[in-house]
Amino acid sequence: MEMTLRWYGSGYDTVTLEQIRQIPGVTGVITTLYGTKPGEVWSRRDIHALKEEVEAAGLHIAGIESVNIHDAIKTGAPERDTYIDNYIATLRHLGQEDIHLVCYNFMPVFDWTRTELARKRPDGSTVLAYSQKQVDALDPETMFASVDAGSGGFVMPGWEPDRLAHLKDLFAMYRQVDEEALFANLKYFLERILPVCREYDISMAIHPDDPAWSVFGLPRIITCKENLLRMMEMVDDPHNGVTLCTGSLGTNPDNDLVDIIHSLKGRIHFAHVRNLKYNTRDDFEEAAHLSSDGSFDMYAIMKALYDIGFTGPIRPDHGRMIWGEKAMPGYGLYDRALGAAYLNGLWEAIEKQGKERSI
Ligand SMILES: [Mn+2]
Repeated sequence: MEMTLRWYGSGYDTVTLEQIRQIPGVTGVITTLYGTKPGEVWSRRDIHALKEEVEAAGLHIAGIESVNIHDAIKTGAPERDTYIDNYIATLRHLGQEDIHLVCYNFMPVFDWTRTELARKRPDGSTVLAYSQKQVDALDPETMFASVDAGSGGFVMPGWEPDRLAHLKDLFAMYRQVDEEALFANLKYFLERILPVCREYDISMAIHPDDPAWSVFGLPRIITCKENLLRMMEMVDDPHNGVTLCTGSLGTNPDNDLVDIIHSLKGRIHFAHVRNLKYNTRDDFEEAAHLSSDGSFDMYAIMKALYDIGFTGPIRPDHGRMIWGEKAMPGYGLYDRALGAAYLNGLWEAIEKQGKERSI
């Protein structure tokens, strides 16, 4: 595996490449052209400039998160083919720049959903949190307004104000789309892009829905082992793979993360590894990466990735806000750096034990 950190680009991120370079064991970044909108073609020149900037700092681009999918593709609207053509052009440009991993999601309207961006924990840190009761009491507009107000002036990924200004239209677009239609639209998209993925050896890594159930009545499909396997089997090519995000799949305690990792062997191209703390079945908050701070066994998760022979990038995921840092909620430097160091420590121990056993 390779340890990486997500980086939004120098115009958007409070964390610098120089800082990332100083986290022990972090050799790559997962990045994006944050100023682009879903459906746009990424120019080869812009991708090249991003790559040069990252490489000048002594790092490399380990993958893209995300190339977002236009809603016309997710809803199967008549103009979807134009947007898929654009997506293919972007993939071609990424391949020409020697980038071989693309994370994306197929969530309707909203990306990840949280009801609080700064819930205080007993140690005084603040974290993203989710309460189903609060969601049930909100309408989507109020939800968006509260995320926007709590973001501290940062544009949160998947919560772009200009797109979500048309929330009613977006909901109307999805009125006819149920889970089966969403699966069919995903299959159509994957079948069209796979030839170019094969040509440039680009691994597509779908990100699970977060939380892993329907929100505001919108369909969600990338939520559990059964649906992940269905997604992989419906377009059965190793380039059609998964981002194993423990924090997203793990929102549902019925998802056995270790078992899911084993059943996706060979198709996990990228991993987001973080911890969560359940308070009740309907309420969870994010936690430090350390097992004892949350509800997951992080050793067992890293061990499962090691056991399936995982070789792709891992990144720590959302961090707590600590030590007075001001940054995009979930994406400060300090706690993610602690997370990277901890996950690297687990990996080193697992790897050395594995070698001892095989002698
Ligand atoms: Mn994730």
